Amino acid sequence: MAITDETFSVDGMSCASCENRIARRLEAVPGVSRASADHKLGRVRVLYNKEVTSNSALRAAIEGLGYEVAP
Ligand SMILES: [Cu+2]
Repeated sequence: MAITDETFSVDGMSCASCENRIARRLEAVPGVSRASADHKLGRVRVLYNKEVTSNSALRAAIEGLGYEVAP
């Protein structure tokens, strides 16, 4: 199983609690092994198994929390 390493550009994070909120939410998605966020850079990095989840599912999870993901 290959691990995909993907970084999303995310708008709307303003502090460390936004980072934690997004990281926890993503790590709750089956197939995600690790997620981290940086509100200063507006970046969210996710390590995941493409056979279990997908770019669009992860994007939807972030957007479901009220943040905007760049296309
Ligand atoms: Cu915040």
